[in-house]
Amino acid sequence: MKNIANKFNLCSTAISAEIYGAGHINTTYLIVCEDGTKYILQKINNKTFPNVDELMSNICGVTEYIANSPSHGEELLLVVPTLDNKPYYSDETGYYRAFTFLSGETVETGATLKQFELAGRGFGQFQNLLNGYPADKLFDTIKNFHNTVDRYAKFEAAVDVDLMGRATNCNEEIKFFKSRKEYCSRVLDLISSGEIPLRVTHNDTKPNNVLVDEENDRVVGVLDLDTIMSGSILYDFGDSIRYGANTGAEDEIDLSKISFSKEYYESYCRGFLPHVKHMLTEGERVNMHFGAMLMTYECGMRFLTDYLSGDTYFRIHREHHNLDRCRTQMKLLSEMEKNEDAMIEIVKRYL
Ligand code: ADP
Ligand code: GN1
Ligand code: MG
Repeated sequence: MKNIANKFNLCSTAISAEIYGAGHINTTYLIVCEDGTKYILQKINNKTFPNVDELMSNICGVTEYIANSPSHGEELLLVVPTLDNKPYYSDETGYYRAFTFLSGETVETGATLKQFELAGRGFGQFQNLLNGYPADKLFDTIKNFHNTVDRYAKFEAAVDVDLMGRATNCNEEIKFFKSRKEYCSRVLDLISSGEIPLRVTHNDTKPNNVLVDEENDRVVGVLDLDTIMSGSILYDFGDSIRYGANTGAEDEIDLSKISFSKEYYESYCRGFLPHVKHMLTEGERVNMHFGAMLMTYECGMRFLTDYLSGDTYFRIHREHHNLDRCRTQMKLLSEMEKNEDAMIEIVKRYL
């Protein structure tokens, strides 16, 4: 990895490369150079992102646009070009890219209320920064990414094929997602009717995709720009809540530790909504909370689909990891359903 790092235009020679972070998709390394400068090197998951030119065109476009904006933060996520000035390097082992290293803490499970509020501020400011970005310049890096109707069809197909012979042991889980099928089309129908507009959205707003600096009450920057595409702002709000308003980890085995925290939900609202409220339509305002329910439903169904299909999408670290992840999402969604009125009320308060 040091040799690969040195194919990029770093400020001095890379002397160490260590695996880094907790993403499920790419393989991330922290690079340290002779003069102490740090960079991030990533082996791109080429199975998830088959068109690397289009992927990097989106990321270069967005990072340059933000760099040229007068309201960006002190630190900038920038693509570091290769020595021959390309946005990525490839050889027989795969595709690689390098980024400037950003300081700060990623917001993981167990983050403080303030860190989660800062995550909300970060994604809210990011939405504002990209409000004028031309959506027609963006490629769809993953088609139908948050098309939950399409996700449902893939889930049903995985149940029918039952490649690993796991479906009979997942009856409860399968029933859970089938009995909530009507969730799938709700936002898509509102997009079709024009009540919810398509915007340039991040689409993967798990709070470990933003860096914050709690001590100085500062957002450092938004990361993981692979899925920037047209989408609904409900997806960006919702996916952060799905991860950060859960009292347990996304892959917790002990489900008694999983519940929905109204306190964390409110903190995120406090950080996120003031930055976006001026642009929201009535359809977005009244359905914002549902984005959290939908993303929890969709992500749980994606984990189950991957489990039934042999764990080929999300990186797993133990047997049945994706089934464990699916179960936390089911528990969390059930809790959100019980708290739906409170969720609506809290959003209203911050709008
Ligand atoms: P994945 O798609 O696999 O989630 P990410 O781009 O989110 O990959 O990177 C994985 C992790 O690496 C992030 O959650 C973060 O902790 C760390 N990371 C990624 N890019 C940077 C960066 N530019 N500066 C600091 N940390 C980073
Ligand atoms: C993946 O890449 P990462 O780890 O930040 C996934 C998200 C899921 C999330 C679940 C490109 O996010 O959609 O919500 O895992 N990203 C992609 O933890 O599929
Ligand atoms: Mg990530």
